[in-house]
Amino acid sequence: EQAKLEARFQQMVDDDIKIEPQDWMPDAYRKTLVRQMSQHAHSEVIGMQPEGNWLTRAPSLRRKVILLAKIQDEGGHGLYIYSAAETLGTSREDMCKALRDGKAKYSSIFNYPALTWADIGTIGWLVDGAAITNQVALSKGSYGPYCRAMIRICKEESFHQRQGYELLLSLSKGTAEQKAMLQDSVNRFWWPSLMMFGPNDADSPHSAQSMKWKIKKKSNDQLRQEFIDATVPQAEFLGITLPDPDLKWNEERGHYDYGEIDWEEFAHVIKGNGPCNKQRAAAYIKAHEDGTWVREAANAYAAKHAAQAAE
Ligand code: FAQ
Repeated sequence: EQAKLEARFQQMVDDDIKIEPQDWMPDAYRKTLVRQMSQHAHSEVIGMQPEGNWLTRAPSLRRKVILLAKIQDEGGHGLYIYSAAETLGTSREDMCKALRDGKAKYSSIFNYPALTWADIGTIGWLVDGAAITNQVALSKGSYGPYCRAMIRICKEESFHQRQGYELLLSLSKGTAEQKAMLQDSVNRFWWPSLMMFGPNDADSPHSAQSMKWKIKKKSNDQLRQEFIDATVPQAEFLGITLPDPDLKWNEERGHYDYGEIDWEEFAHVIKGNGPCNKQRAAAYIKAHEDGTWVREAANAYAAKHAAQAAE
């Protein structure tokens, strides 16, 4: 019976029929989705912190409004993805508790600081750029609620990527100091952005199964290459260099070759020892604690109305 269910499930996946919450699915499929989707939602929420750091220092009203909108979008993306994950039977409360308890992961990239105003542009250009490359592939995956969330999110991420690139374009036409700030920012964010795609395929324990289930439609290395190929010409247009001496066009492959990623640094950051891991966790926990009275008040209000309705 179990084998029959599994075969039917895999057939649906192979035929590109979306799996919906009420459909039968293998436990491991459900577990993998909850793992990936909760990590993804946590990344969106923790990802608000580096940019939030610059809200009070945006150089103009226009820049401030754009940045505020972008950060609010990210909070919204977290909420869509938590909701999509809840259709798999795990509560948002449990997922967030796992993050507070340090048991859940979020993307390595958000453990790097936003040190200068140029970093706000670079995060939009490179970090959102990398996120979209991945999310466009995810939107074509097998689990309906996740894919639908990805379609909406990608539309907003495109705005995020463009606002970042436009900000950097202004700096690229600015003073020598502004140009130097731009170059320094890209030097710091280039390699961590490439790490967002995860380990090389050969070292990615989840990839083979996730590709078979079409939770992932493209591999970590495929997506990383796609991102690099799209980004190098954009760097040239900005008049900056990318900090990789091995980065060059390979005519035969029809792709850019690139240097080896520092996987030790990646492991270090994932284990909790990146430049900002502790700061990010502390800010997240503090926000939860500061919100206690709001949750208590909302619960008291809901209980009062439930009691009135029952009278
Ligand atoms: N950071 O076997 P794989 C955004 C972990 S976009 C931390 O390859 P998988 C928008 C991985 O979890 C960023 N951990 O795993 C935004 C696994 O650990 P586990 C978020 C990483 O799942 C922009 C282990 O390594 N996007 O937030 C990372 O098949 C600007 C083995 O790896 C998503 O989360 C990493 N970079 O592939 C917001 C997209 N890479 O769970 C604000 C959804 C790998 O066994 C501002 N996720 N690990 O303990 C995915 O597509 C996949 O989960 C991958 C990893 C591709 C990240």
